Amino acid sequence: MSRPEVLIAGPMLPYVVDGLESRFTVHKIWEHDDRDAFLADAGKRIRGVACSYTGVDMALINQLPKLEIISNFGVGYDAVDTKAAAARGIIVTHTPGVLDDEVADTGLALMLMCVRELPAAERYLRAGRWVKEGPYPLTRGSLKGRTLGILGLGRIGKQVAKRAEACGMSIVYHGRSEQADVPYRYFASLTEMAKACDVLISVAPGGAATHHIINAAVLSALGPGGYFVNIGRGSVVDEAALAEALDRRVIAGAGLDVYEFEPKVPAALMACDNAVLLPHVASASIPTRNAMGQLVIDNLVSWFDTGHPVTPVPETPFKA
Ligand code: NAP
Ligand code: 8YV
Repeated sequence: MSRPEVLIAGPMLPYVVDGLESRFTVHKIWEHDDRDAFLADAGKRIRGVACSYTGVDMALINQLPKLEIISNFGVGYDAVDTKAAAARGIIVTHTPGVLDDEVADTGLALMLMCVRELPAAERYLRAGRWVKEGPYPLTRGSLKGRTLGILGLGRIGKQVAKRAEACGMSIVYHGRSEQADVPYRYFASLTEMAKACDVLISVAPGGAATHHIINAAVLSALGPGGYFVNIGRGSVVDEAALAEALDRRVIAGAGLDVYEFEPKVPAALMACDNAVLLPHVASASIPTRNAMGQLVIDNLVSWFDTGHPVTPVPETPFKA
């Protein structure tokens, strides 16, 4: 029996490439200098796509007339045109659940790094200033007793809440709707939540609905003792407004793992000594990335073996 043909639409882990090659006839888009010529030929036979941060746009979907499924590496799938996929009945899948702990750990680490100024303290030591100038200046104090506002109390947000509670923080949250089964106070207004919290963390998805919802007004509501942490998506934040708020000490500090136009980080943010900047590493450990990769493979294998995806996104629900 012939194997289904699958396209890998951007560089992926060897773990995923090897896993896909063991089950499918695999095409790697980056191996073709003339991408359109390649797709005009092989595109007619391709039934599945595996993608990572490069996503899949409408133009690529239109070049694949037999496409049935797009398997996205990552729980966030804002780089996949789900509307175009849904219009053609193409299933989109993602990798929820397997990265929650790793990403929530990074969120907690960023909170601690910001509030206790740990990266700045390390820079101080390495610059020889401890010896020359004496101890690093005292910081504002730990997380205990502070209120954490979570924008996006989903799978990862709930793991962040658990860790923050263990540190003695109170939890409040904002999302589109109040959740019946959580013990935390809900704010229907993001700005009102920012006023009420000391640390605001974003774990919300990207896309049009959340574009720049962290803006100058929200940062001003967070105030001069407040910290902003982002482990969700960079597009949620107006980065120019954030850099200005950091520079003018409208807020005390920020810890960021994600940016609007990765891997570009605005020079204005780079210049802020009260910003801790990570290069989108929240899920970037070998076990977690392999678990995500396995789910990318499992979705394609399950689809072609049984006709059922494992973890479809809500925009392209599976109907038996
Ligand atoms: P999830 O379980 O779907 O949670 C997302 C939360 O965001 C939900 O609680 C949802 O609550 C809220 N939300 C959705 N749309 C919103 C809107 N327009 N306004 C306000 N809140 C909104 O997803 P997850 O698995 O926790 O992942 C969350 C996001 O984290 C992903 O989409 C991804 O972008 C990001 N992420 C980043 C990394 C990294 O490496 N830094 C790793 C993994 C994930 P309501 O439905 O009540 O609005
Ligand atoms: C990955 C992520 O870094 O899952 C997500 O939404 O942002 C991360 O886990 C990303 O998907 C890698 O492409």
